[in-house]
Amino acid sequence: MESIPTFSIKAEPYSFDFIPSQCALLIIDMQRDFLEPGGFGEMLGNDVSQLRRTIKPNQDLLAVWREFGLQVIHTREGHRPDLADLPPQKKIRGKSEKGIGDPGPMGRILIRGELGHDIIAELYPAPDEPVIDKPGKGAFFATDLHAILQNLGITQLVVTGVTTEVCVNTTVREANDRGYNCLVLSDCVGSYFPDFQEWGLKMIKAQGGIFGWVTDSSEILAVLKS
Ligand code: TIU
Repeated sequence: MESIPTFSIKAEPYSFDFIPSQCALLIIDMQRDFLEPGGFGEMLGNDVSQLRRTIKPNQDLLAVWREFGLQVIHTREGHRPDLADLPPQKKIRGKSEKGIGDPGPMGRILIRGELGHDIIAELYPAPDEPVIDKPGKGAFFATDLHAILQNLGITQLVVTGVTTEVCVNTTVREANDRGYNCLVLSDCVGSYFPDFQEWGLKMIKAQGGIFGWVTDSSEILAVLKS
């Protein structure tokens, strides 16, 4: 029987057994609404420039991932134009002047089909890369992500995107409970808050990797290029 090619990647809390044929790159919510002024992130009172350092390392990783023909999956947080999938609590949370569905400089805030809801040009999905539209913070809630991963034979995820402590952490926890091994790349995930970035990653890798592993893109790129 032929063995499946597996590569050891330096990570915390210990090395990650990377199986390229069973691994998807899951890029979370790299949308204008989170990364550019005038969107949902800014509406919540955040400095969106904090997240932009993640764009270049994600671009570099995505280019190599595509070059090797490995699986890529993108997610977008957002709601139906009729707001039927928007919990009333989420609409009013934060008590900000503008809310989800209200008009902004990039169209209606966090609404599917609007400019702000779409993925930034630098990381725009290729036609054969599934895009998961999710109404919540976790990518498994009310989506077909689990079915898609099972159909593709995926058992592990390299997770990148924004934000570290919200949609990345929620998705990694959901994935862990569904049996996926997750490797989170510290330079490719970002938070509006530097201390949440640090602790968001610590929470994943603590207790022997309670939710998964953490490394940075240079470690996985070194293996892919070798
Ligand atoms: N607010 C915040 O940090 N994040 C979100 O609302 N969504 C995602 O993390 N994508």
